[in-house]
Amino acid sequence: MSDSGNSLSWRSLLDEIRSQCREDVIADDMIKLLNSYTSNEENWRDYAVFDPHKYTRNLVDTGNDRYNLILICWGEGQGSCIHDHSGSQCVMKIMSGKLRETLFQMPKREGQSEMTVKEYRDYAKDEVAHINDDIGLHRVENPSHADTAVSLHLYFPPIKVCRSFNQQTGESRQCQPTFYSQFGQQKSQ
Ligand code: 2CO
Ligand code: FE2
Repeated sequence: MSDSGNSLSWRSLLDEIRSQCREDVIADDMIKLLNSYTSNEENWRDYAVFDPHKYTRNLVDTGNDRYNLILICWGEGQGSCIHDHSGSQCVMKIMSGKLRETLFQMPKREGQSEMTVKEYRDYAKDEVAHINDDIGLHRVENPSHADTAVSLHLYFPPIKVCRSFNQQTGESRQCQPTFYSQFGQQKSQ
Protein backbone atom coordinates (compact mmCIF):
# COMPACT_ATOMS: atom_id res chain seq x y z
CA MET A 1 0.00 0.00 0.00
CA SER A 2 2.54 2.57 1.02
CA ASP A 3 6.16 3.46 0.36
CA SER A 4 6.82 4.70 3.87
CA GLY A 5 4.71 4.53 7.01
CA ASN A 6 1.07 5.38 6.29
CA SER A 7 1.85 7.71 3.45
CA LEU A 8 0.15 7.37 0.10
CA SER A 9 2.11 5.54 -2.61
CA TRP A 10 3.21 7.53 -5.69
CA ARG A 11 0.77 5.54 -7.87
CA SER A 12 -2.11 6.26 -5.49
CA LEU A 13 -1.14 9.92 -5.37
CA LEU A 14 -1.37 10.17 -9.19
CA ASP A 15 -4.68 8.24 -9.19
CA GLU A 16 -6.17 10.38 -6.41
CA ILE A 17 -5.16 13.60 -8.14
CA ARG A 18 -6.78 12.29 -11.33
CA SER A 19 -10.06 11.44 -9.61
CA GLN A 20 -10.25 14.43 -7.23
CA CYS A 21 -8.89 17.29 -9.36
CA ARG A 22 -12.13 18.27 -11.13
CA GLU A 23 -13.83 21.58 -11.94
CA ASP A 24 -15.15 22.15 -8.41
CA VAL A 25 -11.99 21.09 -6.54
CA ILE A 26 -10.71 23.38 -3.80
CA ALA A 27 -7.02 24.03 -3.17
CA ASP A 28 -7.24 22.84 0.47
CA ASP A 29 -8.13 19.33 -0.67
CA MET A 30 -5.16 19.21 -3.05
CA ILE A 31 -2.87 20.52 -0.30
CA LYS A 32 -4.10 17.71 1.96
CA LEU A 33 -3.52 15.16 -0.81
CA LEU A 34 0.04 16.27 -1.53
CA ASN A 35 0.71 16.26 2.21
CA SER A 36 -0.34 12.63 2.44
CA TYR A 37 2.52 11.46 0.20
CA THR A 38 6.12 11.23 1.49
CA SER A 39 8.65 11.90 -1.25
CA ASN A 40 10.76 8.94 -2.33
CA GLU A 41 13.23 9.68 -5.11
CA GLU A 42 12.80 6.23 -6.65
CA ASN A 43 9.19 7.16 -7.54
CA TRP A 44 9.94 10.27 -9.58
CA ARG A 45 13.59 9.91 -10.64
CA ASP A 46 12.64 9.11 -14.25
CA TYR A 47 10.92 12.51 -14.64
CA ALA A 48 13.76 14.52 -13.10
CA VAL A 49 15.74 16.04 -15.98
CA PHE A 50 18.10 18.89 -15.04
CA ASP A 51 19.66 21.57 -17.23
CA PRO A 52 22.92 23.28 -16.22
CA HIS A 53 21.61 26.76 -17.16
CA LYS A 54 17.97 26.99 -16.07
CA TYR A 55 15.35 25.29 -13.97
CA THR A 56 13.35 22.68 -15.92
CA ARG A 57 9.59 21.94 -16.09
CA ASN A 58 8.97 18.24 -16.67
CA LEU A 59 5.44 17.12 -17.48
CA VAL A 60 4.18 14.15 -15.44
CA ASP A 61 0.45 14.27 -16.25
CA THR A 62 -1.67 16.50 -18.51
CA GLY A 63 -4.69 15.71 -16.34
CA ASN A 64 -7.16 15.56 -19.23
CA ASP A 65 -6.75 19.32 -19.55
CA ARG A 66 -8.23 19.81 -16.06
CA TYR A 67 -4.81 20.15 -14.44
CA ASN A 68 -1.09 19.78 -15.12
CA LEU A 69 1.26 17.88 -12.86
CA ILE A 70 4.85 19.00 -13.33
CA LEU A 71 8.14 18.01 -11.72
CA ILE A 72 10.45 21.02 -11.51
CA CYS A 73 14.21 20.49 -11.22
CA TRP A 74 16.25 23.31 -9.72
CA GLY A 75 20.00 23.15 -10.16
CA GLU A 76 22.27 24.77 -7.58
CA GLY A 77 21.31 28.46 -7.25
CA GLN A 78 18.70 28.33 -10.04
CA GLY A 79 15.46 30.29 -9.71
CA SER A 80 12.43 31.57 -11.57
CA CYS A 81 11.60 35.12 -12.64
CA ILE A 82 8.91 36.99 -10.68
CA HIS A 83 5.64 35.74 -12.13
CA ASP A 84 1.89 35.35 -11.73
CA HIS A 85 -0.17 32.18 -12.31
CA SER A 86 -2.71 33.67 -14.74
CA GLY A 87 -5.78 32.45 -12.89
CA SER A 88 -4.49 28.97 -11.98
CA GLN A 89 -4.01 27.51 -8.53
CA CYS A 90 -0.55 26.11 -7.87
CA VAL A 91 0.02 23.59 -5.08
CA MET A 92 3.69 22.67 -4.82
CA LYS A 93 5.41 19.98 -2.78
CA ILE A 94 9.14 19.83 -2.09
CA MET A 95 10.41 16.42 -3.24
CA SER A 96 14.08 16.99 -2.39
CA GLY A 97 16.33 19.82 -1.24
CA LYS A 98 15.03 23.21 -0.10
CA LEU A 99 13.27 26.09 -1.86
CA ARG A 100 12.83 29.75 -1.01
CA GLU A 101 9.75 31.67 -2.13
CA THR A 102 9.74 35.47 -2.27
CA LEU A 103 6.23 36.95 -2.44
CA PHE A 104 5.74 40.37 -4.07
CA GLN A 105 2.86 42.83 -4.15
CA MET A 106 1.16 43.39 -7.48
CA PRO A 107 2.63 46.70 -8.82
CA LYS A 108 0.08 49.55 -8.53
CA ARG A 109 1.30 51.20 -11.72
CA GLU A 110 3.47 49.11 -13.98
CA GLY A 111 6.86 50.43 -15.00
CA GLN A 112 6.96 53.09 -12.26
CA SER A 113 8.91 51.70 -9.32
CA GLU A 114 10.76 48.82 -7.73
CA MET A 115 8.55 45.96 -6.66
CA THR A 116 7.79 45.49 -2.96
CA VAL A 117 8.67 42.23 -1.21
CA LYS A 118 5.79 41.04 0.99
CA GLU A 119 7.35 37.98 2.56
CA TYR A 120 9.95 35.23 2.31
CA ARG A 121 8.97 31.62 2.89
CA ASP A 122 11.40 28.70 3.17
CA TYR A 123 10.36 25.14 2.47
CA ALA A 124 12.07 21.84 3.28
CA LYS A 125 11.48 18.34 1.92
CA ASP A 126 7.84 17.19 1.99
CA GLU A 127 6.44 20.64 2.81
CA VAL A 128 3.57 21.88 0.65
CA ALA A 129 2.98 25.47 -0.52
CA HIS A 130 0.08 27.16 -2.29
CA ILE A 131 -0.02 30.22 -4.56
CA ASN A 132 -2.61 31.92 -6.75
CA ASP A 133 -3.04 35.47 -8.07
CA ASP A 134 -4.97 36.56 -4.93
CA ILE A 135 -2.08 35.45 -2.71
CA GLY A 136 0.37 37.36 -4.91
CA LEU A 137 3.27 37.19 -7.31
CA HIS A 138 6.32 35.14 -6.47
CA ARG A 139 9.82 34.09 -7.33
CA VAL A 140 10.94 30.58 -6.36
CA GLU A 141 14.59 29.66 -6.08
CA ASN A 142 16.96 27.00 -4.84
CA PRO A 143 19.01 28.97 -2.33
CA SER A 144 21.69 26.28 -2.11
CA HIS A 145 24.86 26.48 -4.17
CA ALA A 146 25.78 22.94 -3.14
CA ASP A 147 22.57 20.90 -3.50
CA THR A 148 19.88 20.56 -6.15
CA ALA A 149 16.15 20.71 -5.37
CA VAL A 150 13.08 19.09 -6.92
CA SER A 151 9.42 20.08 -6.49
CA LEU A 152 6.10 18.70 -7.70
CA HIS A 153 3.61 21.32 -8.97
CA LEU A 154 -0.09 20.77 -9.47
CA TYR A 155 -1.68 23.54 -11.58
CA PHE A 156 -5.43 23.69 -11.99
CA PRO A 157 -6.59 24.65 -14.51
CA PRO A 158 -3.35 24.04 -16.48
CA ILE A 159 -1.15 27.14 -16.90
CA LYS A 160 -0.94 28.03 -20.60
CA VAL A 161 0.57 31.51 -20.28
CA CYS A 162 1.79 33.65 -17.41
CA ARG A 163 3.22 37.12 -16.84
CA SER A 164 6.79 37.77 -15.77
CA PHE A 165 7.70 40.99 -13.92
CA ASN A 166 10.78 43.18 -13.88
CA GLN A 167 11.76 43.64 -10.21
CA GLN A 168 13.27 47.11 -10.78
CA THR A 169 10.36 48.66 -12.69
CA GLY A 170 7.34 46.42 -12.11
CA GLU A 171 6.86 46.14 -15.88
CA SER A 172 5.35 42.84 -17.01
CA ARG A 173 5.25 40.78 -20.18
CA GLN A 174 3.47 37.64 -21.20
CA CYS A 175 5.48 34.42 -21.29
CA GLN A 176 4.76 30.93 -22.45
CA PRO A 177 5.90 28.25 -20.01
CA THR A 178 7.40 25.25 -21.84
CA PHE A 179 8.13 21.64 -20.91
CA TYR A 180 11.71 20.41 -20.88
CA SER A 181 10.58 16.78 -20.89
CA GLN A 182 7.25 14.98 -21.13
CA PHE A 183 6.47 11.70 -19.36
CA GLY A 184 10.18 11.12 -18.72
CA GLN A 185 11.27 11.72 -22.33
CA GLN A 186 13.47 14.75 -23.01
CA LYS A 187 12.13 16.88 -25.86
CA SER A 188 14.52 17.64 -28.71
CA GLN A 189 15.87 21.14 -28.07
N1 2CO B 1 5.13 28.74 -11.57
C1 2CO B 1 6.46 28.39 -11.98
C2 2CO B 1 6.45 27.55 -13.26
O1 2CO B 1 5.46 26.88 -13.52
C3 2CO B 1 7.24 27.65 -10.93
S1 2CO B 1 7.19 28.49 -9.38
O2 2CO B 1 6.04 27.69 -8.52
O3 2CO B 1 4.78 28.07 -8.73
O4 2CO B 1 7.43 27.59 -14.00
FE1 FE2 C 1 5.10 29.91 -9.65
